[in-house]
Amino acid sequence: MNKRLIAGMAVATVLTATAVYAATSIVTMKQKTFSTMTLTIQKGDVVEFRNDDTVYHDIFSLSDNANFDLGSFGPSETRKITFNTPGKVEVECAVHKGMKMTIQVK
Ligand SMILES: [Cu+2]
Repeated sequence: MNKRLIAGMAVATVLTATAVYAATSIVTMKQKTFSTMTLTIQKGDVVEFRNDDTVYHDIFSLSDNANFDLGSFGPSETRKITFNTPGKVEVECAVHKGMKMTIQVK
């Protein structure tokens, strides 16, 4: 077995391990409220935002470590996002001013 092949196998093992440990947390939106005010996840984890409401939501964050806008999505629709940078993420809805939550990425 040559050295290049061994190195390639090592990389594949690391990628597989990362995939195994990445978790998905589900946050639902109902009556213009997030199902939780705070959520703590690990770096590399996925958060799935699920719209259980009768109205559209547009989830976004202006935080430095997770600047995103999931766009407008309607009832029964979901949007997923992976958080790769540790820190505090302030999540808001562009449609409903009172809708806020915080995600702590460890
Ligand atoms: Cu909303």
